[in-house]
Amino acid sequence: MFKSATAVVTPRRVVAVLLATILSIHFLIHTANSSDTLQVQLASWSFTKMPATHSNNSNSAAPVKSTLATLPVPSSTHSVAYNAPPSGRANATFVFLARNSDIDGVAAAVQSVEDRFNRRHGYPWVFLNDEYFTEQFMFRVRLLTDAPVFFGRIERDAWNQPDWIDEEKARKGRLKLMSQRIIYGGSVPYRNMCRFNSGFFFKHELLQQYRYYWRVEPGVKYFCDLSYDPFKMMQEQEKVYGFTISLMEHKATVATLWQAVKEFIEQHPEHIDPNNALDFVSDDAGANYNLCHFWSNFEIADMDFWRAPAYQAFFDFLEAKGGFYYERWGDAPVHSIAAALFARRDQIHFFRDIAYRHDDFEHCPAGEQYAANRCSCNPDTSFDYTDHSCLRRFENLFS
Ligand SMILES: Nc1nc2c(ncn2[C@@H]2O[C@H](COP(=O)(O)OP(=O)(O)OP(=O)(O)O)[C@@H](O)[C@H]2O)c(=O)[nH]1
Ligand SMILES: [Mg+2]
Repeated sequence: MFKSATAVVTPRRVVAVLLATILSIHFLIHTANSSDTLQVQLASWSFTKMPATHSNNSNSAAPVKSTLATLPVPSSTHSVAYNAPPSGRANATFVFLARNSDIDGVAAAVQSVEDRFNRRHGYPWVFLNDEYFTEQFMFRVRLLTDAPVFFGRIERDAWNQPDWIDEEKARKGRLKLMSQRIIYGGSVPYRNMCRFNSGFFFKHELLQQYRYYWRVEPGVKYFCDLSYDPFKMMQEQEKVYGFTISLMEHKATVATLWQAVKEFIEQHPEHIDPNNALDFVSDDAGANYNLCHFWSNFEIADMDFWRAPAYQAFFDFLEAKGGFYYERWGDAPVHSIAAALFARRDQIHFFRDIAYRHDDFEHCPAGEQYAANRCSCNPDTSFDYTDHSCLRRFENLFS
């Protein structure tokens, strides 16, 4: 056998085999090139031509060509709907409201979250905007994660100042806050954003399927590895609201908010939890608001809490007062007061181990948590126990 096999290796056959090999290599290279081209075409289709109703992308932007869009995209570009959470994950997502112009800060924030937590978990990202996201925005975001990414546009009614708002009164309110030099005092878009985050984001079609969310904002930074899944912790421990930083609101922005809260409590005592955290938001058993709130640029929370009858009734009541436009009610005090009144105090969670910075304020853990999680912040500059922090009030709820 062996002998006859060697006997057939003639020079002619060697040439034939060589030719066949060269042809195969050529074919393989050609196929690889075509699939690259196909990937770019598919990618640019998913950037620009996804119908508005598709669950992966309700951001039906008019196609705008950009240099970035002609580059091949990574395999993380998803063009299929993301349905049930795979086993091992909670039913949760990141939520990121942003303008196209925020892209640099958005990219930095996504990278930070991915590096410190999500690249090990793969939770999806939902981006929302009152305008269409540009191709460049979507391209840059998709480069940063292997998780599914969804881009959505916000309906006009959920964003714009309602017609029934008395614009003359609203204008006077804006001028008043401007004269007091209150940040964003004269801004209508900022008010739209606060109202949207208070009453509408959890109703957006892209968020319907999820229960828990983690809110992320442009430019925020995470300084420690997160060694566990906070969504699963929230679920297992029946938490509804989680925060990292708490502080005092500008009084002028919420001048009549507490009056409205008191009226609501009087009309709907059934919504107040007997084990509430009223003492976090009031130092005199409810007579006045002490201005404390959880800083909502970071939130890990349960959207079913916002969707439930208590919060729905509360938001409708506040909305009817018009304070989102006549004053400048923030989503942070609105969420915080609701969590403090309608949840059990032990359902509100301080994420001591999540090191986080937004603008000038940062929370940085000390001690064992710092060393164990490769933290890079400075515990000495943590906002926790400074004069304008409300953390001690929160801790006192449990002492
Ligand atoms: N799409 C859209 N997003 C907005 C608009 N205004 C604010 N946002 C987003 O809403 C979030 C909060 O807005 P910010 O401007 O960061 O408000 P802030 O955190 O109170 O103030 P900063 O200290 O400036 O960060 C961010 O994620 C913004 O990107 C807007 O007009 N359109
Ligand atoms: Mg911000």
